[in-house]
Amino acid sequence: ETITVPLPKMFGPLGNLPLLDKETPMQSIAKIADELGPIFRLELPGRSDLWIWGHELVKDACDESRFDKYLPVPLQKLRPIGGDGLFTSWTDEPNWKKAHNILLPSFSQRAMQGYHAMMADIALQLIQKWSRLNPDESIDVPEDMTRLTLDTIGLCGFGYRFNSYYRDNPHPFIVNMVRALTEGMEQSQRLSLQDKLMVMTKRQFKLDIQSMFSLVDKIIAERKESGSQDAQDLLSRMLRSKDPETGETLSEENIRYQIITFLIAGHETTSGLLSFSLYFLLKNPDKLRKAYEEVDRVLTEPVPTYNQVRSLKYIRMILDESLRLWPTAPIFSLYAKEDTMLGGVYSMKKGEGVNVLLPKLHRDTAVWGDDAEAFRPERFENPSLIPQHAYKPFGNGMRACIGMQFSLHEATMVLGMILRQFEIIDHTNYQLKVKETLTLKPQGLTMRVRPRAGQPIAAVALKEEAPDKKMT
Ligand code: FDE
Repeated sequence: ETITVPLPKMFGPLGNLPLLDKETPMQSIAKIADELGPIFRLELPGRSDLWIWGHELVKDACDESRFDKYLPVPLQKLRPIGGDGLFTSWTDEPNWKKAHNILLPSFSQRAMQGYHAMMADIALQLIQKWSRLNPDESIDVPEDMTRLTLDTIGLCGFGYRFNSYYRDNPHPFIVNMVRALTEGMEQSQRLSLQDKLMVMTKRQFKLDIQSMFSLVDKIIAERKESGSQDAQDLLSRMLRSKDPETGETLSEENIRYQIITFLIAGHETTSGLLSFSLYFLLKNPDKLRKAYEEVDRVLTEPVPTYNQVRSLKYIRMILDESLRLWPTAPIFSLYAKEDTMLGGVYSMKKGEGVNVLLPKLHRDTAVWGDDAEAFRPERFENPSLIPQHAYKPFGNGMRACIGMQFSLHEATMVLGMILRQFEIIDHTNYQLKVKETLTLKPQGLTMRVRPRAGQPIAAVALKEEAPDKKMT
C-alpha cells in the first residue's frame, strides 16, 4: 500500500508556485517541509516534483541499484553551459564514464600533494591582503572567499591565474558565468510564454556562454601550443590520458565542458563553505577558541605543509559541521531505474524523479538529536557513529562530488592559515541571511581581522616558500 503524499496549498493553474520566494526558493521549500514532513510533492506549472528529507527515505533512495542521478529542470537548463561535462551529464552518456575514469586519479587524496603548493600560493595572497588592512577596514567574506576558490581551481586545474586579488571587480569570466547561471536558474522558474518573450535576456545568455567558451578555448590552445608535457594539472591529464575502458581520450569539445564545469562547481561551493564556517566561528567563541588552540599547536611554520593540513582535525570538523547545517549544494536528485517502492511507503514509476533536500536531512532530529540546529563540530569526532546516508553534502555514490578531497584540503588549509594569523571580529553583530544562487552563501557577511599576538605574518615566508609567483 502506498501513502498519499502531502501537497501544500494550491493556487489554480499556478499550483504551488506562489509559495516559493523567487529569491530563496530552497528556503521556501524547507519551510513547506517543516509543515508537511519527510516526503511531499510540489506542483509547478508543467511539472510535479517529489521531495524527501527524512533519513529512512533518503537512505533508501541512495540505493544505486535502484536509483541513479537525475537532472532536474534547473540542471537541464545549464546544459548549454556545462554540456556533457561531469556535472550536467546523465550517467549513461558515454562521456560521463569516460571523463570519470580519466579524472578520478587527479582528485584522489594522494593527488592533493601535487596541488598543495599551488593552493598555498593563493592562500598566501589572501593572508597578505588581509594583513595590510587598516584596523577599521572590514572584509566582505563571501567576496574574498570567491576570489580564493576561483584562483585556486584556475591554477590547480589549468595553470591559469585569474589574479582576483589584483582586481576590484570580478574577472570578466565570472561576470559572464554568474549572469549565465542566474539566467539558467531563472528560466526554470518562468512560465513558458513569459520565457519566450525574454528575447534580450536570451541573447545575453548566448553571448555570455560564448565569452566563457572563448576564454577556455584559449587556455586549451595555449597549452597545446606550448606542448608542456610536464604540467601535472587537470588540463594536461585531460589532454593526454586515455580512458582505460575505451582506450579513447576526451574530445576537445568535452574538455572545454569539463573546464567550465570545474570552474563553476569548484569555486561557488567551496567559497560558500568557507564563508559559512567563518560565520559559525564568529558566533561560537568557545569553538573558535578550540580552533585557535589547534592551529597554534599544528601550524608551526608560516606556510603549512601537506601533513600539517592533514593534522588539522578540529578545523576539518568545523568544515564538516558547517556543511551539515548549510550544505552549499543543498539539493540533489535521483530517478527510479525501474518501478519501485520508495522507503516501503511510496510506489514510484520507472523514470520518476525525487529531490533530496539536504538542509532538512542534515537537521533530522531522529539522527542528530534535539540539538540538531546547534553548531557542534564535536559531532564529527568519530565519523563512524554517523548513520549511513544521514550526511550527504557531497551527494551520492558514483555521482558524488569528485572534487570533495580537493575542496576539503583547500578549505582546511585556508581556514587554518586565517585563524593562525588573525583574530576574527564580528563587528556588525551579523544576522544570518542565506543567499541562493546555484549554491548557498551568507549574504552580506563582513568581519574585521586583527593580527594575533605573537604570530609571525606569513609574508616573511613568501619569498622562499611560494612557487611560481609570476603574474600574468
Ligand atoms: C558533484 C557534486 C554533487 C552531486 C550533485 C548531484 O548529484 O547532482 C554535490 C552534492 C556536490 N558536488 C557538492 C559539493 C560541495 C562542495 C564544497 C563541492 N561540491 C566542491 C567541489 C569542488 C569541485 C572541483 C567539485 N565540487 C566538482 C564536482 C563535479 C565535477 C561534480 C560532478 C561529479 C559527477 O561525476 O557527476 C560534483 N562536484 Fe562538487
